[in-house]
Amino acid sequence: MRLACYGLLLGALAFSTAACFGDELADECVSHDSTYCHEGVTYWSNSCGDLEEIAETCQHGCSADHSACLEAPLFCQIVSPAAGLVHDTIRVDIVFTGPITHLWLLDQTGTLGETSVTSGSTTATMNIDTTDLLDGSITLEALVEAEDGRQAQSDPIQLQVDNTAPVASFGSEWARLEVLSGTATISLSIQESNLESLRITSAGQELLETSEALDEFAWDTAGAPDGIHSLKMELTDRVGHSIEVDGPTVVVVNQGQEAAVTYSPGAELTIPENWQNVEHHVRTSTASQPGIKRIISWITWDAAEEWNIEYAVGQGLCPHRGIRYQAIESTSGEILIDLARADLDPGIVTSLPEADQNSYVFPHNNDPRTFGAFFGHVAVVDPAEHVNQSLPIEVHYVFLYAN
Ligand SMILES: [Ca+2]
Repeated sequence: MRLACYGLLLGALAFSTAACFGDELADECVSHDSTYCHEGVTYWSNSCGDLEEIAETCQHGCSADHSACLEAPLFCQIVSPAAGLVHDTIRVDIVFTGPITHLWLLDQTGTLGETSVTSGSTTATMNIDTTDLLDGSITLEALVEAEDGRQAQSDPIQLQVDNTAPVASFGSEWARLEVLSGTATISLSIQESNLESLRITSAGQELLETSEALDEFAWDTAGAPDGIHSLKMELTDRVGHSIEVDGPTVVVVNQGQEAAVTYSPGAELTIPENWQNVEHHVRTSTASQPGIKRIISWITWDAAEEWNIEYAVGQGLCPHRGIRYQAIESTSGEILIDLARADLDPGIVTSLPEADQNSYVFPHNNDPRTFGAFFGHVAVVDPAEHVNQSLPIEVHYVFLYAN
């Protein structure tokens, strides 16, 4: 059906008025020469500018130049994950509308993934392995493209990638078997931007729990039992990575003291040429105190020298002129004896004065030959292998008192 001169009625048209009245030219007009869109309807137009029948009813209105219907608008949005922490492989769900043919997932550095979109679909899912990315902030965006080349981008989503377990260490302030009392402080080094918890423990007992990446641990040792403590640090981040870090082994002494040690003949072992005929052991002596319930004593030497050492502790002058409580042999460079009076071997208890046999503290008197002193006796197990050699040693004695 012909719609002659409809253009005049539309007002804004560029049709020639001559054509409207020049019926004699009408037969020369070529039908379906172009289209014209008005108020959501696109009409065919012949080459003379006369509107013809409806070509298309527009779903999204007319294009700005009125030549055709407007294409469906493009839209896309990332619906998951939400902004926040992510790790390992994440599932990204995207919704979109419009005649989409291709979809990209982008971060600030480039393309993380892409996929073709089948006609009619309105959702897509992409799995992204975030371990391929650096830890830290990423800006996630979806980009869609229609068949006609138009593109649309989603709102950005801010994610924090964390695929790294915490890294932590104790400072070096405390030597092994450092004797601590009162409040003692050690530095901490913690690298973790999403810390959930920091725990410091000793033998399972919690000494500290916080969510702060502290740079030092001030330990009120009075709250811990006297004795040997091996510290451990446990860290967990907010995505569940956790680590354990072994810390220093220290000796807490609040109800006791580290006692002075004297060496005889000196603080080193020496094996002379005639070692089979002369004394070559080292005797150490520590004055006793009343009320000692536990002794902690240790000897250290350079393990690289490969000496096999026997260390014995007891009361009196030495194992032969006193009572030997315990002895340990080692080549490790350290022998540690931690002995409570309550744990003395029953066979040894019977050799104590009768009045001391039921006590929970070590015997004490003023005679260094009996119970006025503790000894630490250092013997070389393999003297023939160290003839004409010397080995420096260091002996420590700690007394813990009964309350
Ligand atoms: Ca982490």
